[in-house]
Amino acid sequence: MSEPLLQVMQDDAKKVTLPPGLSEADLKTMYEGMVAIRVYDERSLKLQRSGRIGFCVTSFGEEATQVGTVAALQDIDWIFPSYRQYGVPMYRGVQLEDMASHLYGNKFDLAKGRQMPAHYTFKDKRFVSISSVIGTQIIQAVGCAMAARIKGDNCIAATYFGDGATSSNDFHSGLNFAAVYRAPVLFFLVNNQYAISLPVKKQSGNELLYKRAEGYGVPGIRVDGNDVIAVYQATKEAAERARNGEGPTLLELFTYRAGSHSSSDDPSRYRSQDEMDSWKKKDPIERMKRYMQKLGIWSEAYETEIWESFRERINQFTTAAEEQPEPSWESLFEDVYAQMPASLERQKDQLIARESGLELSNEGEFPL
Ligand SMILES: Cc1ncc(C[n+]2csc(CCOP(=O)(O)OP(=O)(O)O)c2C)c(N)n1
Repeated sequence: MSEPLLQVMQDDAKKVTLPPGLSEADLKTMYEGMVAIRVYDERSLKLQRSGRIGFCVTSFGEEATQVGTVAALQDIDWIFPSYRQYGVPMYRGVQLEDMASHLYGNKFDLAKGRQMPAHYTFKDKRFVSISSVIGTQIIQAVGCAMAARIKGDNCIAATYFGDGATSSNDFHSGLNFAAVYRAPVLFFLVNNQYAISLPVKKQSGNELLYKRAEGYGVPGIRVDGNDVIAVYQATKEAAERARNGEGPTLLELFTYRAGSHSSSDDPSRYRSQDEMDSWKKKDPIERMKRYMQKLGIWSEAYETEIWESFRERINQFTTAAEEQPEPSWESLFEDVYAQMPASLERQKDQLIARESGLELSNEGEFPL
């Protein structure tokens, strides 16, 4: 089976030049964005393994799919992610204390402790709350893009989902609607080759998932998802088309989930060590480092400084988040009604009274 794959970084290239439209500083920013995700993942996994947080999701090996895409988007563009793209708001400059507070579900958690850890939401970064339900974000992104087109806004929408999500109804209806309405939306199909333990070949009759785009009349492209520059260039082009009213694109970012599905998974039960080792050679951070070395914009001192400073900052924020109290009981009642109904007011008063050790009559009230 011939497998087209857009690549910029050829590992055997002796000499490389700066890619068009990108400066040395841009490449460094992208490299640093990927390192930040890696360090965050290492830290959150350690916190989970030592029982300090209950759960985490990591994206080892998939850093380029996040950084290459977001670097080519504008800050006004809406992001509808799966649970594996928290690196996107990190790149947009989200506060690390907000991320750490969410991992602990403390009183500063923007999700107010109501989500599983690793289900971030960052309204000011146009990063829509992560949902674990596979595929739902796809049609939400299409709706958002259709609305932007109708209103004449300049923003586009981008949605990320895995190979497993291509079997969801929402994938099919999302692509169809987007094509018919020429919605300015980018579909980032992050093909990390597994849906938990299920490999792509058991998921689809055609492993070249980008080809599904053709059936909907949408341009489809298969990109090396471990090549941050190729991901950037493909995204830039597709985003420009979407912004110019030329409709959606499906970008299959071919990569490998180098870690476990989540902190509750053990991949050694369903894939070989040889397979996992073979992907280490394609690590997107190492590849970018080699590319930068060839360009002469990398040094040992730079590398040490970047990794150490991220480790220090991320440790500092997670340690601080651990010390914060839980969200208050009262916050349970917020955000559902603009005007709280009397029945709920009474339940709130009862709960507060009970938590403060006061006795209240239950007469005529709903039991708590
Ligand atoms: C509608 C729905 N069905 C099943 C699940 C259980 N589930 C959670 S993650 C997952 C695998 C998803 O794989 P993929 O879309 O490839 O994304 P990846 O985890 O590889 O990033 C499944 C089946 C779910 N969360 N939602």
